[in-house]
Amino acid sequence: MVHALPTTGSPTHTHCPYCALQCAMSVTPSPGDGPATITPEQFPTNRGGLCRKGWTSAVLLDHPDRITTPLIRVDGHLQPTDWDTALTRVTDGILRAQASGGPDAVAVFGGGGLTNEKAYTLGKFTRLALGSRLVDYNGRWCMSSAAAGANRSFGLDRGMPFPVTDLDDARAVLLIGANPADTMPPFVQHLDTAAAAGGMVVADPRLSATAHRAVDGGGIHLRLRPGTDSALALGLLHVAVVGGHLDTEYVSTRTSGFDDAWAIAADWMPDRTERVTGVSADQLERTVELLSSSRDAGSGAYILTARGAEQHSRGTDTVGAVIALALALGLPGRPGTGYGTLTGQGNGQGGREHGQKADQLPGYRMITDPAARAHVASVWGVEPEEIPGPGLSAFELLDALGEPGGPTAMLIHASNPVVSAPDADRITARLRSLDTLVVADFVLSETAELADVVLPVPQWAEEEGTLTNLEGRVLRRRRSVTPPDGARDELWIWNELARRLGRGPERFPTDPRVVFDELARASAGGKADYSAMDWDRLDAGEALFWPCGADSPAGTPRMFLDSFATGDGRARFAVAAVDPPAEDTCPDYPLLGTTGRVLAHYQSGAQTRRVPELASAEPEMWVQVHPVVARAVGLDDGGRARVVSRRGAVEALVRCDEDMRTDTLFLPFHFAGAARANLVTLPELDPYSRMPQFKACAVRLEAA
Ligand SMILES: Nc1nc2c(c(=O)[nH]1)N[C@H]1C(S)=C(S)[C@@H](COP(=O)(O)OP(=O)(O)OC[C@H]3O[C@@H](n4cnc5c(=O)[nH]c(N)nc54)[C@H](O)[C@@H]3O)O[C@H]1N2
Ligand SMILES: Nc1nc2c(c(=O)[nH]1)N[C@H]1C(S)=C(S)[C@@H](COP(=O)(O)OP(=O)(O)OC[C@H]3O[C@@H](n4cnc5c(=O)[nH]c(N)nc54)[C@H](O)[C@@H]3O)O[C@H]1N2
Ligand code: SF4
Ligand SMILES: [Mo]
Repeated sequence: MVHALPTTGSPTHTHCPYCALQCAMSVTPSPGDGPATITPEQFPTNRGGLCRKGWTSAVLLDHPDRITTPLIRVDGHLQPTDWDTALTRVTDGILRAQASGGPDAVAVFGGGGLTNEKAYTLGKFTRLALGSRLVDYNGRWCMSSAAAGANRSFGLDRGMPFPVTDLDDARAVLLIGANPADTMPPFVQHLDTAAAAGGMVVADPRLSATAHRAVDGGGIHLRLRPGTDSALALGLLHVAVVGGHLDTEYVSTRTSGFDDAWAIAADWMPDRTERVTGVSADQLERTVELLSSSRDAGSGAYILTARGAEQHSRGTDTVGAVIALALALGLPGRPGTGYGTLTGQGNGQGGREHGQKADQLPGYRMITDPAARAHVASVWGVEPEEIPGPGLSAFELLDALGEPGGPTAMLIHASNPVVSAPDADRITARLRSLDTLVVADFVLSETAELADVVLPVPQWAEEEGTLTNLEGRVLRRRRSVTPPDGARDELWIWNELARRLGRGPERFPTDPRVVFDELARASAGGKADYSAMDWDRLDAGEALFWPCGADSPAGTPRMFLDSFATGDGRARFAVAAVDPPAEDTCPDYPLLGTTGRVLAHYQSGAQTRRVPELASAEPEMWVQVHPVVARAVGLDDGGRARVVSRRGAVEALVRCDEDMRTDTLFLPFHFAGAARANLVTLPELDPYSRMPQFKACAVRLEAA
């Protein structure tokens, strides 16, 4: 029995540990030995709603699988030990690696679930205490293409540049590759007006729960072939222009590059778009008509993307094409209309701002920018030359482990790449080849199982910090129960490692409030400026959206109303020619496999597979296929199948679905071992964002 002891018997106001909607809830410790109670709270994003992951989030706090003492590998087995022995093993591993391989022999991998304070300190620790340039994180396979696309077109990346409540009155919303009915259920209430007006349009190869909702309300499901979102967006842009829906005034005063975009979109006639995407000319026209008529009536029009459109080897260009459509319709940077992306992880927004990304410094600054280096160096009290240059992106970093000249030691904080990395077997082998693998977690994830040292950390309800939600709103995470005796906070761990390495522990404060003050100063003048925020304002529940700096001390709920963050203040049409698919189908691999999420599980499943209610809702891996496709290989509903790609094979139970395309199958990625969807995925990387192609690879279905 682990003791998640109450600090007080009264409810503490905090937010859900899981996704970026960051639903508000209170946690009330049980007066006895039982689990804490979760109560949903009124908050603009969730309005008293929670999904079943949120409702059951306290179960993990005193779960028997909780790690409550450090573990080290002895004779091939992980064994409990004390903190001194564990951290000695970590520092010995770091020193050994760097003695033979130099500073970059040690690499660090972070996560978008870390608080802002931890994400900031992780990047600083890597650069200053380890002197390594090699830090990147799992957000690379989450938000990087959306971020690169928004940076290119708007000059800035805040996932939703407006509060979610702005969607409430909109009568037309186009969602491309987003399934919030499963991935952030309380969010869909913001789409109720659009759904009821028949103005909800969902582009997804599957009739997802979200697409269902659209169709039920009289809206549209664009059942496109996976990986053809660029063609779809350009086809819609074509229809908008030819149909006379271009907002010429907006395009000429607020944007640049339309002519180049049109030079490409002009060729995406409806019949060609239909041939490539499978979406009919009639549906293209109705979609544009819905958006433009609602815009013209002043009834709101929004376009939103998520991972279905973005997790491709041309994801940045796809985002560019979707933003181009939004610009042609005159939506971004105006009240009542807009474009945004649905950020995924709990701190997926803040996690990409404070410097745990290979090419980035705090404040969403580029590490190659001399002015950024000088500013951050002054806050850190070092010379700019002491800050290493850019490192490697997540997949490239993991793929270099143990290779000649690659890192021989790695620290992982808040990710489970054995399950979640593309081409997972290859990455698992790389992790195994390390001399020293250190994993900080609160459960023994599949990645922690491979570690030489496992460091137990507190969970969400046991820590203080801040997170930035999908709207760019900064929130307080509050401690409501005490962590188990053996767990140590990561801020403490990095401070202690810096002390043991003799590299200035005073530079790594352990109090999150002190770290927040520092990260706010480091962010001053950057794109993601937090400098006018402080802990007390956040604690008082002020709604603070970044940028919140000297010029905008009240924060910025809505961005780009006057100008975009580009040099000339205009949004850029950034449209590229549509590339052929990264891996096309062929006689040996005749189907396109795509991957994604189910309501009951979160990410690699390390947390939710341990929650009985969630595990019984979704106990086992499955593959969703059209019955005709299943029958062609002798399979039926419930049959045992193997899905095989050029990388490997995954075992799954067949789920027949008449609404599936006959060229596509879908795999959830939350399961472990031989049931990992990522055994088949393709690690082809986007040239700009380095996002892997999680959402389309050539596969075949076989009876197991
Ligand atoms: N229940 C649950 N909720 C979550 C998470 C979770 O793991 N579980 N994770 C959180 C995180 S980190 C993230 S990033 C978000 C992700 O949130 P979403 O992006 O909504 O989730 P996905 O299921 O990855 O993908 C969305 C949809 O894309 C479709 N799709 C697949 N391929 C394509 C394609 O080529 N084009 C198009 N247009 N659509 C395609 C899939 O069928 C799927 O329905 O969810 C967050 N919320
Ligand atoms: N095939 C396929 N693969 C995908 C995706 C897909 O759609 N398809 N989606 C991708 C996306 S969008 C994402 S975001 C990734 C996510 O994949 P992962 O990076 O594997 O994410 P999680 O499963 O959330 O892993 C977080 C781990 O950290 C632990 N943890 C949680 N909070 C903390 C903390 O504060 N500190 C520490 N030290 N540990 C903590 C949890 O227990 C868990 O073991 O997966 C990617 N992989
Ligand atoms: S929608 Fe996201 S934040 Fe809200 S309860 Fe579910 S997992 Fe938690
Ligand atoms: Mo994500």
